[in-house]
Amino acid sequence: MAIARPVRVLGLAAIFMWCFFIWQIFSPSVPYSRSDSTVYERDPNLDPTGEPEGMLMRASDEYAPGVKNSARINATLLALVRNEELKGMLSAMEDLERTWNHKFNYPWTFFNDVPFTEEFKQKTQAVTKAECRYELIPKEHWETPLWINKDLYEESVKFLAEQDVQYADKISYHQMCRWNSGMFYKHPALADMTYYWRVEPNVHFFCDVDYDVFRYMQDNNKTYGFTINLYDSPASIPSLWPETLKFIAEHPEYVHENNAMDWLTDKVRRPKHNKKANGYSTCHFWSNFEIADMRFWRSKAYEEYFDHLDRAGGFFYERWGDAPVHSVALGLFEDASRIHWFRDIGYQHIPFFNCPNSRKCKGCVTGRLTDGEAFLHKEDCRPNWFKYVGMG
Ligand SMILES: Nc1nc2c(ncn2[C@@H]2O[C@H](COP(=O)(O)OP(=O)(O)O)[C@@H](O)[C@H]2O)c(=O)[nH]1
Ligand SMILES: *[C@@H]1O[C@H](CO)[C@@H](O)[C@H](O)[C@H]1NC(C)=O
Ligand SMILES: *[C@@H]1O[C@H](CO)[C@@H](O)[C@H](O)[C@H]1NC(C)=O
Ligand SMILES: [Mg+2]
Repeated sequence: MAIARPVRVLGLAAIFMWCFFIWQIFSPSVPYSRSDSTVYERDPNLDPTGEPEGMLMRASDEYAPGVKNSARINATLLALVRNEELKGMLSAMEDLERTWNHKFNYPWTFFNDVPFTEEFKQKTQAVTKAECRYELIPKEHWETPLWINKDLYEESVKFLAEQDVQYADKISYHQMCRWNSGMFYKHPALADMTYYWRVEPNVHFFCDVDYDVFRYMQDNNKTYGFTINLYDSPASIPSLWPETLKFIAEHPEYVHENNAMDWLTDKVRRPKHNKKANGYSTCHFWSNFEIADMRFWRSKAYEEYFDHLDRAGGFFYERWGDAPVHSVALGLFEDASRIHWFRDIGYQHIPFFNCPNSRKCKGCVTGRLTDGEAFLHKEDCRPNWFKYVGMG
């Protein structure tokens, strides 16, 4: 039986489409081509990772919960979290307690813009022997500042949303980013604290860490520790770098001689991002993980920088994140040798990992950056940090 030619063509086309569809679904996900990178040779997470060099403080009776004159320094685990995120918070706490804090018993400090429920308090305290503190954020630290114009904010949000800026239309997200940028360390509950380790609900920790990381920071003169380095959405920060340049033109004295300017302004690896962000590479420390010394945020340089940014309005008219704000400040005002890659701390916040090659790690795949879509590989900018600053 003869089949009319157009029908044959249509049939073949349908078969072809079907095969393509199946292939799209089941084809192995190939990691994103890194051919655009001249510096990325090998993921250093594939190399065996041990503890950092230098003197390390080990667990001992002096770290028991509640002991007098304990070996602990003034430091806390810190979480901004909502009551509704209790389950995710417990999961993150259990991971960090199991891998690290049950040996050192540093206190947990929880922050919220509304009071914590009794259930939240009881259940979180039940997963740690360490002291837990529950703190309310004062209104003047959380609320949108008076100089933010409501109509302009509404207009700006529409524009950001059109450009697919995530959470642009969520005012609480803007408030959260501002609080994490320039407010948290001003809370009276942290007045005696020097170091903090930021923890978000639902993150994971994979590796046993057998030394006091806060003492490591202090003894090795470190200001800031990170695990993951990513590019940001340029549409969320178009005027962050221009505002920053204005600030450093007024205050050249704050720029450290051993800064990480080359890392901040790289345009080799991802030129379009640099262009859209008006001169900033958008590479930042992924701040849902940070172990840091609050004296940096409390310094005159950072305080004035934050005030400048806050007045400029970009936390609301754009969607500046605390990650780029912290990173730009560190890259300019801090000695780059005081910023440390905690390569030995296995960590995940969806969708990215830091998973070292070490027998101390369980539950993550060595060297795997993401378990999400292949294109996410191009968001990784660690190679630039290693290239311009190093692996210290
Ligand atoms: N109390 C409180 N915490 C918030 C609020 N918004 C965000 N957070 C917390 O801020 C952190 C970052 O928020 P998240 O939704 O994880 O943002 P993402 O990681 O950028 O997707 C998490 O620890 C949240 O629990 C808020 O309105 N109130
Ligand atoms: C550490 O905290 C205690 C109170 O817990 C305080 O008396 C002391 O001054 C603090 N030390 C520093 C260096 O901030
Ligand atoms: C710590 O670093 C600062 C700034 O780089 C430097 O001035 C100071 O001497 C260092 N202190 C120690 C103990 O190494
Ligand atoms: Mg999060």
